[in-house]
Amino acid sequence: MAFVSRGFRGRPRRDVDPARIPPGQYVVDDFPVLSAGPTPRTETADWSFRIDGEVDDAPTWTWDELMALPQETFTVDIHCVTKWTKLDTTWTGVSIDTLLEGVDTEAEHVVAWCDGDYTTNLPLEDVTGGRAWLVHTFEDEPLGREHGGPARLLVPHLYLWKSAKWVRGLSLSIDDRPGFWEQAGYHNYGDPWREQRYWSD
Ligand SMILES: Nc1nc2c(c(=O)[nH]1)N[C@H]1C(S)=C(S)[C@@H](COP(=O)(O)O)O[C@H]1N2
Ligand SMILES: [Mo]
Repeated sequence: MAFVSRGFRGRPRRDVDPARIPPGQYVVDDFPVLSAGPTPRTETADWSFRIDGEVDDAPTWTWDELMALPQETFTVDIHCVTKWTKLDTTWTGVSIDTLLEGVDTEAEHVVAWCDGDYTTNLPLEDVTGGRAWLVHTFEDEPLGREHGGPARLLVPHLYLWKSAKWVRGLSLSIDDRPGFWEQAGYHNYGDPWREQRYWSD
């Protein structure tokens, strides 16, 4: 009888291409929840999304307006700084490129802000080029509140703390403004392939 040790944390899995796993990470089948505070509840009727800061006219979208934009469904691997990696996660949402269409800015940085106090900073470049989305659906189901529903940022090429849950806006700025975990000692950029976990990495 073939025995496949799925779901055992830290166990090497022979069905996974090691080239997909960043240094120091192990593969999980479950989806851990990591939240720095209580889980906010925002009904979609009260939800809006805003791009503000270094922009002339800050665009906003209601939930219905977000849903009317072109939607993308895509499958990516996600990597948490606490060392778990989850392969082949499928999401649906709107590319940040779509939200930035028509936004004229001198900014080079963004801070994602959320319901609750959480913030995280990224280079503007890293939320463009088809590399970041505002997602509302996970594996064909509405995104659970514990994972950031109704909508979260998803930036899979960086450690998952950059993927702000319950995100409500992006603030564009000329200067870089470290967010919640970045001020607490996490790496400012957070590339899992270069194992940029902490400021000293
Ligand atoms: N608003 C908000 N977003 C957040 C967090 C948080 O505490 N608040 N935690 C971050 C961290 S540290 C991680 S690892 C991921 C965890 O996402 P998950 O709970 O869906 O696994 O969300 C990130 N986004
Ligand atoms: Mo995290």
